[in-house]
Amino acid sequence: MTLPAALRPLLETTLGPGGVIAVPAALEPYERDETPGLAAAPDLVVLPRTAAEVAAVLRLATEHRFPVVPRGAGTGMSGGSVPVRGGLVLSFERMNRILEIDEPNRMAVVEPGVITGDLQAEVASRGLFYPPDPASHQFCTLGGNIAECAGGLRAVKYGVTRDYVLGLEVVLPTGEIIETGSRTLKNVAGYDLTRLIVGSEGTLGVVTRIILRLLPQPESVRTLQALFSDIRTAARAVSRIASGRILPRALELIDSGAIRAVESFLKQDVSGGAGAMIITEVDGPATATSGEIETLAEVCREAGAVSVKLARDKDEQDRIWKFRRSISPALYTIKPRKINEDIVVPPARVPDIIAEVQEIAKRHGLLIVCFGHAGDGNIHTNIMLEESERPRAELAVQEIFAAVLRMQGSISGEHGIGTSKAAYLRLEVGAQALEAMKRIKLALDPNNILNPGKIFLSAE
Ligand code: 2HG
Ligand code: ZN
Repeated sequence: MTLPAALRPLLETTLGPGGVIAVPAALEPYERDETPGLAAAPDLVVLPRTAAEVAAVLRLATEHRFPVVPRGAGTGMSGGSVPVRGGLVLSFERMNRILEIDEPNRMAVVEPGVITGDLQAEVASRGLFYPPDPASHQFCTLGGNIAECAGGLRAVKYGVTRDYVLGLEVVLPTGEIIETGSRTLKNVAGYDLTRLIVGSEGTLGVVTRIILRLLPQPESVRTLQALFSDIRTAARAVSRIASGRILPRALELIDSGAIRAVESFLKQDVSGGAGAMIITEVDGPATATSGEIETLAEVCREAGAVSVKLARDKDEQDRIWKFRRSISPALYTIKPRKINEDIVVPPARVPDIIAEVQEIAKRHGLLIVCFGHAGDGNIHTNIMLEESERPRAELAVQEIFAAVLRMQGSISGEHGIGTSKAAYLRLEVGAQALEAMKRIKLALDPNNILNPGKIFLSAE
């Protein structure tokens, strides 16, 4: 879409110096997120500093009916921040302050552009802990985490972003500024608008301030890396750990395709040719964690691990997690147009879904790499396709989703629906729930200006 020419000076006055990007070359980084093969140019990018500026932009959008697409760091994987219908991208790089860390109440108040890892580090320096830990924590923003309800590596014990959001300041698509929730752990005053906004993929409101719950920093953390000859044995070990009496804070499963990709990406052989890897981690009082990690090591050995290594210090832990966090970038380097999904099944069904995905891959002659947060049932299936294989790959995606739904899982555990899974949402939620979702969208965004073309198919 092309914006009316008179808008640019209006926006420049509203947003002040440096608040509007209009030069085509400078707009280029805002065309895409991490979703392979998806790009669309915005007409302009605006960089607000306050909720009042966001409200002014949305009032202009309402008056002139142009799309507004909120954006964090663009690390999303379902197209959430891609301006598929043009219009304005609302980027939060100038709203990146940690406003307050309330130590006695264990809460933080932040702007949406704060990098997740920066908040984690800041609260850790005060003995506090922000548990949600997306693999991209060094780049992604808290606003983006809220839009997608990001999950990550510690969800198995600590839950996901929504479990830490106590309250929000939100600008509605029609320009009103509202506050949801409060600075309390309990709050049942009216509908839970906080939870409605979290995970709504920037389609219902623009988050401008966030109140987050913090925990005390655990006294000790112990990490283990176990190697297996094949993925099925490793998946069975995951099940044993997941159903056991020790609740790890992370339990990751990595198949041979992912291991090889990272080994060549980081130029190091860490596995000696192993067919699968588990990384698991416990936290808590030191007196408890040392026994717990030994028990988990024993469970891995009994389940058939060919080698089990306990990290001896922080450096070794960091190396193990660096390996894990490199999987996604490593796979992208090999196949930039890969199809990655974030299916999730009840944890005890992990061995079944892995076996099912392997059969689907075999039937269609495709390479499907599997890795991810197996402890909470969330597996990233990455179809490493050549362009000519795309029709087959799309059939494979349909079959994987059908298997997930048969197992009472979900087609998206943490990346969201965006544009990439919009065609499948009805399959999971059903026609009536989809209608209810659309009525909510219409009630809050009657002119469909906020992130249009996401979650719902245009034709629906
Ligand atoms: C991860 O867990 C991310 O590393 C990315 O969610 C997953 O690229 C992927 O499939
Ligand atoms: Zn993930």
